[in-house]
Amino acid sequence: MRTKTMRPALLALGLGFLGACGADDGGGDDEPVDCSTVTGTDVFHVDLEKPGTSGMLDYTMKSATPAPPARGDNSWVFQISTMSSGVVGTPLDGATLQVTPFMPSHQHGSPIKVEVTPMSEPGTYKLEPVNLWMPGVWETTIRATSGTTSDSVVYKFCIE
Ligand SMILES: [Cu+2]
Repeated sequence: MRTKTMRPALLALGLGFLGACGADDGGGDDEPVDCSTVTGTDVFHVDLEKPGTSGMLDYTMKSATPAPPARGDNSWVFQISTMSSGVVGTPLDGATLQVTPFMPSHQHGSPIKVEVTPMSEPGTYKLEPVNLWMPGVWETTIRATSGTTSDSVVYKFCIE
C-alpha cells in the first residue's frame, strides 16, 4: 500500500521536526506531558459531539483506537450530519474530508497524511492514521465539504 511504503521517509522527516521543536521550548521532545494538569482540551468519550464552527454540520466521534487518543497512529471514526439552527439533521454521505493534525505550541503538524474512508453506516468516515507523534496538546481540524455545504471542527486532545 502506498502510504505504508512512504512511511519510513516521512518518519525521517518527522524526526527532523522533532529536533526543531526542542530548540524553542528548551525541553526534551520525548518529555512526557502530564495531561491531568492541562486544561481546555477535549476529553474523549464515545459519541463526543461538536457542532462545526459555522453551525452547518454536526460531528460525532463514534470511536477512537486507541481510546483515549494516544501518541503515534490513531484510527478515528466520525459521523457527520447536517445541522440547521442548532438542530441536527440527516447524516452527510459523500463528503470530502480534509483532516489536519496540528500542535499549536510548536506550530507544526504531522508529516503523515490522514486517509479518509467512507464506512457503510450513513455519514460515517474512518480517519487513519491520525499521527500524533509527540507528547503535548494536538488540535485536529476536520473540514467536511459536500456541494455548497462546508464546515470544520477542531478536536483538541492532550497526548501523554
Ligand atoms: Cu511539537
